[in-house]
Amino acid sequence: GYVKADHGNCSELLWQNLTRNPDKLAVIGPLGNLTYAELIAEAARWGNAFIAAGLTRGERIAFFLDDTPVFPAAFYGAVRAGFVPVLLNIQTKPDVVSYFLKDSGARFAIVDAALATIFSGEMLDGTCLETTIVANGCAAGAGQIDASAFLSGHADEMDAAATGPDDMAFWMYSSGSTGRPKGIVHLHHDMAYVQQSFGAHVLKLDEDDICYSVPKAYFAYGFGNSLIFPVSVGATALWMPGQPRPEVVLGAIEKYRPTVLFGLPTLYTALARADAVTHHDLSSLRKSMSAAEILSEDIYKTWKSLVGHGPTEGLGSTELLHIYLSNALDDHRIGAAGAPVPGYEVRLETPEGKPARPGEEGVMFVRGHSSTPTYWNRPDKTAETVRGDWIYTGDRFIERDGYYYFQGRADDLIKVSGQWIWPMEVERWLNEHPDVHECAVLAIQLEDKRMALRAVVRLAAGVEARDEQTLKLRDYVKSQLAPFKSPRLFDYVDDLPKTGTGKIDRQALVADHAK
Ligand code: 3SK
Repeated sequence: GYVKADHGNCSELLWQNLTRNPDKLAVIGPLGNLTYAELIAEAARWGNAFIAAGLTRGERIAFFLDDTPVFPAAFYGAVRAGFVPVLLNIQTKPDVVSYFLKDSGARFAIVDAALATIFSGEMLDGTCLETTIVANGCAAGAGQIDASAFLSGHADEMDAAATGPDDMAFWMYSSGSTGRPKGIVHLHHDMAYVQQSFGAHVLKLDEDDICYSVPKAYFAYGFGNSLIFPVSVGATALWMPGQPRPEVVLGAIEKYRPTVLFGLPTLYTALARADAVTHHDLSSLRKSMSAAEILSEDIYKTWKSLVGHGPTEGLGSTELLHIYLSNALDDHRIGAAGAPVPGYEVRLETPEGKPARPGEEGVMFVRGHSSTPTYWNRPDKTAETVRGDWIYTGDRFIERDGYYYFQGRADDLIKVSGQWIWPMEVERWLNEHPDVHECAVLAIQLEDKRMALRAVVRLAAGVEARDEQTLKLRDYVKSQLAPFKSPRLFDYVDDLPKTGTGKIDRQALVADHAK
């Protein structure tokens, strides 16, 4: 059976490499390389510097960092010292960052120099922030200090604080598609558990692997890909800052020769359709992993023809820390999120509260020992999601032969002309059409209060946005699904907005297109 990992302090995942393979490269990338011995020394400096700065056990530290070697060093140093990194999405607007600072009560923040101007002026009103440590560049404002000055003179060795497996280790915020984002609390034993489950049973890295997670480390998926799995087996992680435009990602694969690529369907779509894809050497890749959304069959096959294997798809959540449903590297069911990863149990519940039968739809509950015990300071939201040792996901699934097929969110069913539709189903079909690069389908309310579907479409290169095109796509949906499921309205765009984690930004789309 699966038991909680007994890691009293999650920094042991990194520190075990000091005896195992100190000279192995832990971190590579455009901002420099670090061996495990160097990364551990740097992490110790961070931990010792935080202690010297007067933080108390369990205090939160806001991390506003892109993917550079500072991230793993400061993270592992902070948790080793018993402090609690709060990993923030660096695309967050200043007013929301201000909310994060107030909610977490952080007195200290670590911020990339390129983002440091946000940490000044009115945005700080009402927060407890005292010190902003500026990494990868120079401090510019009041209350800011260069990381080099902050770390100067601190020892490069340290013992772990006497934390226990159930102590709070780090937080991430939910992306908050509705309402205020919630601080998702994780404990010291969670990282090792994720390695024992998805890491050991699905990903199966060895120390020769080089991992490249395009999703950033402040996102739970990227966090596991860069901070948990490679570190747990003494492998190497590529830390790439900046916007992951297709040319950049393809260039990085050619230059750094990763063996494992982690992305979202939006990334595989962009790479598979980039003109430059055939001009780059992708031969280092042995595994490609995808999560968060379902990949279209077309992109799965195109990626397979390019690199020799399709992306292995899984689904996870920040509440569970990483992936709990996954396909296997050698057994992939197209369209399925996967089967339960060893270490996690799932169940589907019908709207009547009964267990769903095979083939019957139900809302998914998951349990495993990496789940959050609580949202910070939100007993109302915690009660909705944390149901005993089960997590309510709000995702609807059908199970067939042990594999789970995503059907949409529990709350996204709409009635059009008296008939129920899941916009996601229509979206999935449209995404398979060769004229569509990518799309999102929104439920909109018409002036007369009736509901309708609007497709927001980026057409494939060379396809023109004409009325004939709309008719063609409408007919296609009618023939594949049902006439009432065909979107009434089509908007054509040059690009679909993305969240910092690379998912289609539905909030932004609703703001621009749902009127
Ligand atoms: O969205 C997902 O599928 C996911 C996967 C791993 C970790 C976190 C998340 C949200």
